[in-house]
Amino acid sequence: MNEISLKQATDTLTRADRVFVCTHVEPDGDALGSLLSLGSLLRKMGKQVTLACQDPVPENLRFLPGSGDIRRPDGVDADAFDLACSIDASDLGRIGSAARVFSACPRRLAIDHHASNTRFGLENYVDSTVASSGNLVCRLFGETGVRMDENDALLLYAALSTDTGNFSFGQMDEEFFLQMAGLMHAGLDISPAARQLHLIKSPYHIKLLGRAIASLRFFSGGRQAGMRLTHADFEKTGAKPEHAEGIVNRALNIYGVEMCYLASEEEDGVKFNLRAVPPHDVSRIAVEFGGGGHLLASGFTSRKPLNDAVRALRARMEAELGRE
Ligand SMILES: [Mn+2]
Repeated sequence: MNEISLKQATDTLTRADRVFVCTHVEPDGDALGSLLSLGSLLRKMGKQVTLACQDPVPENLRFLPGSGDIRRPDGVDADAFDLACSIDASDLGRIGSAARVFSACPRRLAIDHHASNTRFGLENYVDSTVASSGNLVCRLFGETGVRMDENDALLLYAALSTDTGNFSFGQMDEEFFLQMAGLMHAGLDISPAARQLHLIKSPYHIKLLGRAIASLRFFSGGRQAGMRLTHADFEKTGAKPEHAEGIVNRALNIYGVEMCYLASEEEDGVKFNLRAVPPHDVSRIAVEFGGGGHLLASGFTSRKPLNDAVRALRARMEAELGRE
């Protein structure tokens, strides 16, 4: 439960010899960029480092340098480390099967930026005023004085740009852009990296997107928008549920829309993704339907048939926005 400063976190890392570093399940660009750059920093400090994540690196992030070194926690000897370090995870459950190794280490450091962080380390370097965990790794590079190379810059760019939606939201301040300038100084080639991370989509995603857009309907006088993807949409495109990631945002980013949903028929029911713009709160609606999430981005799964499930949610959103 011990809250520590940047300087203390640096001391803890400096004192360690063999370090286990892990991140959250279903890793994204911040999780992997932070994990890999922290691993690189520790290796440059002369440490023996093992990097672990319960889930595999998604295909679109396999270009990140070093991503092939990340292992599953399963076979890892929990007694082999004097320090375990978790990065970008808000609680112990979020690191999944890495918790076994993490919890067995005599020293346990959690580095994170989530406001909901439970301080599950013995030491916790948590700052929820930064946009990404990558910003905290940038600070650690600064504090240790270790020189950042091109690969580190690419990894940290992945972290900073992912958690801000490619510099569109989140807590971007002067320090954030000074750190970005530091990445450019270290040799970041930003255009190909941006294309790789933010512009290129899989053909499956684009085919699903076409079907979702074809299903787009407006309600509440254009303030509510909804899209759906059926079993047939997945079958005919050959796409998997993971290829639908980000599609719901297309309905939100339309003039006049304040609240939207994407309903997808999946194996265990109809999965709903909800989005809103302030001052609305879709987490409250998601909780009412048995799910949860954040104020502006949440979700739930319904066991009802698609049409019934959609009708129930639409009525709830209309109660919020009006029925015009
Ligand atoms: Mn993050």
